[in-house]
Amino acid sequence: MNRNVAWVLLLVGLIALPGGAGSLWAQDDDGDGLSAEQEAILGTDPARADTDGDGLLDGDEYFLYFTNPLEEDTDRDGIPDGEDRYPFELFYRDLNGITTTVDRIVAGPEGLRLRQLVEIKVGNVITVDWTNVLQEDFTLQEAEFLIRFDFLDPTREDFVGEGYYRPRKGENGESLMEIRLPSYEGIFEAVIPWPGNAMTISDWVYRFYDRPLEVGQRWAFNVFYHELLRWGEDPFFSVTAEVVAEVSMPLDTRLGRREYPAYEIRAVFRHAPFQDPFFRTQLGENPELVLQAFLTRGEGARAPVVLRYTTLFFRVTPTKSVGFSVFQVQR
Ligand SMILES: [Ca+2]
Ligand SMILES: [Ca+2]
Ligand SMILES: [Ca+2]
Ligand SMILES: [Ca+2]
Repeated sequence: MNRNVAWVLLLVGLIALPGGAGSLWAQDDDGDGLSAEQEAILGTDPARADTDGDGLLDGDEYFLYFTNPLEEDTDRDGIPDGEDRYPFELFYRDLNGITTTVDRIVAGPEGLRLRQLVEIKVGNVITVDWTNVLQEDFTLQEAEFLIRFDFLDPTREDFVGEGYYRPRKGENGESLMEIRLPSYEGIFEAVIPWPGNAMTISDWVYRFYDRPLEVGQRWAFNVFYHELLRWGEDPFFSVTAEVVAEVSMPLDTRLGRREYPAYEIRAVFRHAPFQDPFFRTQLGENPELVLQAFLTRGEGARAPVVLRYTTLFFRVTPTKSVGFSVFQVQR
């Protein structure tokens, strides 16, 4: 080829490039549902549809399954994402900016385990590493946890303690739970009657996993709140939950805002009258508290993902308060 013609062709190519840049960036050469630009943001390979080789496409991992497209086994349970019934590790932040949690559900031979790493920053930093062993229907079987208080005040000694919930049988064969709650104020221990359909305040939202959901479905169950026990209150709420609507749930991701098809669940938490005058004033004689959860829908046979949920909180120190935290999954 004549050298001048080659130069001209090169120049034409360079001039043509800006015009073609949009389509170049939007290009999905490996057909994994992510453009080259999106792959650059996530760090995945634009020439490989399944960068980590776990059987799931890069785009499906990010948008559909909430797994890591760069890790073969996102929740590190030994089962690759493509074969795992609960493959994800979810990172949540509460909208008050106080608490972050990382949730993993691991299905093992002895049932399900929900592992939650919680960090609460209220001046001091409280971290809790929970493992809840759950029945197939997500009711609680037993739990163990490690709690750590890291005080800002250098004159206060930091605290680490181990706690548990352990099932027991009573003299007449009734179901009981032995509970140990460590805190910097000392150790609280109790054995209480345990209804079969009970779960903890952090598990209630997972009750809806592994069920084909549809609008109008209802469930009744009990939710245990251990702080109430320590304060001499009935530790259980009786809950009625209902799938109330199919909605579109917006979520901000690293690849921009995205609408997810979701089910909205409303759960009414009822409690026997509180003994404590403060709680009676705040919550009324027979409180009914409405909590919400949004779970993904219509994405094949895989476990739905909790996109957003509300949970109750009670704080007695330093100032009494009652309220809700709204947790949203972060992408
Ligand atoms: Ca791609
Ligand atoms: Ca790719
Ligand atoms: Ca993959
Ligand atoms: Ca993966």
